[in-house]
Amino acid sequence: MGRLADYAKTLDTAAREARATQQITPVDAAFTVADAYQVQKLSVDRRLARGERRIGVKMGLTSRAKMLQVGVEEVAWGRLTDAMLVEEGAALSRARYVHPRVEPEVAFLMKAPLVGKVTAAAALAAVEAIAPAMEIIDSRFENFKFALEDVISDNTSSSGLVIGSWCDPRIDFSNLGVILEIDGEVVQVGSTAAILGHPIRSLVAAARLVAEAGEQINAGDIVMAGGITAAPNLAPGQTVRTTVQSLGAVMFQVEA
Ligand code: OOG
Ligand code: MG
Repeated sequence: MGRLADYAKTLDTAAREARATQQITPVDAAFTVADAYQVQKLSVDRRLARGERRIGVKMGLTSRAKMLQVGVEEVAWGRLTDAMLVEEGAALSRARYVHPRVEPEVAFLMKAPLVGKVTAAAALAAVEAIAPAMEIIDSRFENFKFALEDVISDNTSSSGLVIGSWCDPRIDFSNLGVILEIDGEVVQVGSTAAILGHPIRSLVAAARLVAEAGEQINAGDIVMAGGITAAPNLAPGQTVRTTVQSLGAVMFQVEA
């Protein structure tokens, strides 16, 4: 097996066993962003080979709050599979993760493909619906610590997603208030404007970045726009809810 395939296997195994692994960049100075996206693809291919199905893509590090929290200042993307879907209102098991965190986000449902360089208007025209959402991120690296290349190879910490009710995307969603509550206590507040100034810009960036990898956003895909606030840690017993103004709320629970 080649070096990149080796990394892919290590990261895939770490995710399956909920066990942290070592960062790549401190020990492999030649590891590039292009290598990292190749590792990401190889590790997600292992999931697909086990029968998981591709359901879309996620954008990461699209807000200042997120960039500051993890110290990586570059937008990145990852691949989503059906095994990552957590039913709205359901309970997820803390034991299946290394050190999970939650992020309030918005999700797009696509009705048409998007490929390469597109305008915001073209991106919006390809959206079927928008929903309040949360992402569960779980870095497979020790202490949730990574450089850009590490986190890309780790499928941008992608671990779970919860989607609320799909809404008409013709409302103005550029600057909607967002509240993240844990056990009824407000722990983070923000606005959809935190996502690159307007969430549609995240979709525009997704179309371009995914095309750079020779792939595309398809009709029926889900696209996660990126975390709006810093991401708090999850612990057993919590009830977690995100409310997005005009779009509604989405929640899940954490059990042991
Ligand atoms: C990287 C993934 C970031 C987002 O929405 O910004 C991300 C991480 O923080 O582990 O998913
Ligand atoms: Mg995210």
